[in-house]
Amino acid sequence: MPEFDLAIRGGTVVTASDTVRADIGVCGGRIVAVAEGIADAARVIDASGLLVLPGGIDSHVHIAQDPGPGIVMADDFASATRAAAAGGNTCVMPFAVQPRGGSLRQAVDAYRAKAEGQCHVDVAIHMIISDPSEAVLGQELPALVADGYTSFKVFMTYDDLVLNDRQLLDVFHVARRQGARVMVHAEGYDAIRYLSDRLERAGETKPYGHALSRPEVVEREAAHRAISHAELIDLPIVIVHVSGREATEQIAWAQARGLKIRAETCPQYLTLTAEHMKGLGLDDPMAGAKYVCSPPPRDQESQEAVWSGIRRGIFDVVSSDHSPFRYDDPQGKLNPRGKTSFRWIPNGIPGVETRLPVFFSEGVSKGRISLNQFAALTATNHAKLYGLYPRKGSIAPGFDADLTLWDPNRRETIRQETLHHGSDYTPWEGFDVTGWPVMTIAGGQVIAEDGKVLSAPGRGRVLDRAVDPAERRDV
Ligand code: DUC
Ligand code: ZN
Ligand code: ZN
Repeated sequence: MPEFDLAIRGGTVVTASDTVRADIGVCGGRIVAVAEGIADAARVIDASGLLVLPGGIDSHVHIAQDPGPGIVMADDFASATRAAAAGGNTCVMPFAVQPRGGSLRQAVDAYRAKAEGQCHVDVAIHMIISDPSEAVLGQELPALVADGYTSFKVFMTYDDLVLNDRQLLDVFHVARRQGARVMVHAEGYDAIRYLSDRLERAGETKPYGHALSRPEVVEREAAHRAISHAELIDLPIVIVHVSGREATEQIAWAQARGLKIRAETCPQYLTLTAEHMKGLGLDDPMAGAKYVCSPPPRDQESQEAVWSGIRRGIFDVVSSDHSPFRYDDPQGKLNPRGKTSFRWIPNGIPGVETRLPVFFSEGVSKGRISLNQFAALTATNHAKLYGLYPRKGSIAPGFDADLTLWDPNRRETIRQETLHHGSDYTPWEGFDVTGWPVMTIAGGQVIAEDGKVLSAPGRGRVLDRAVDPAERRDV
């Protein structure tokens, strides 16, 4: 009997802290050895010339959510996790959404049932709290956190999700007591509505109006408010999908004051701009809708400010905020109301499959960040923030054998026709990258190789997590 199920030989192993030439031995889906000269294995993968990184963890994806009447999300669990695997990911974290007036527990149970048996990669479920009733705050939320759903997102905008300040404070309070991790969508609801009304009255209804209705000040104000609420309760929140200079400055300011504010950004804020929503150079006047997401991408100055924040350690994670809709579809971006005003264009872009190559190319290949920073920002810190560490997020004995092999020199052009997601477009069509995830290994199994997904749906598990007891505090 060979000693290992799998050996990955001759690669350069990269973690958040080290870069070493080493072989990896895998048994029973876990890493059992990182050493030189591992040979005795049932299967040997030759990784010479390649980098071996922790499998990507995308801690912010929207899959199979119900966006409301007449709109359908483009990915179910099977297609989103298939795309994730092809793009070098081994774990994704989507959201179970509590409907207003409905039970959080029922929403989580139903969402989990949808995921079970469908996933190519492991999944850990966050919650979205839209209605923090007494029952939710007093019973459902504490019980769900104890059951392994240890993180949730709250929104400061959107008609069907927005929480007012008192509600934010109430959920922050429960999170502090339970040790749960809170993600905050920071954009101010009333300011967006005021601006949207004015734009519509002025006839500015095209997709670019979306960017005009959500300027940076709207995000900056909400980020500052969320930070202030978190300070009141001494809660370490994550401000998600930070889009530009102004919100980055608020977070840097809070961190410099010693507040435990964590931050996430996404490739769209590093590579796209609001100009894309004008659809310039595209023959279809609605094509800007392909880029409508919230917060909107900004300008080059803001991109540089976010890169600088990444280099200075202000950001912990780079996620995709994958939120896929089809473009040429009456149930997608071009729904009948969406054609009348930017206000009705479903928010979100597909990105789970392109996050890693775009960020590797723009970050590592262009010399903006190190390989170790890349590993931290795309895997290790996600696992640490959301209770998956030390099971996931690094390469060492005891960790799940979730690994991505990268060819750092391979050049590719991103094309919709080669992607696996359910959308009919990618915002990065024609984008040239250097560096490519050539093989994804999850639990010691090769699940994707050279753009082909080899696993069956159901291979990935739905994971439960536990809170760090040190994060629980009576307030
Ligand atoms: N904005 C969100 O808040 N979520 C999904 C996508 C988006 O654009
Ligand atoms: Zn959001
Ligand atoms: Zn989101």
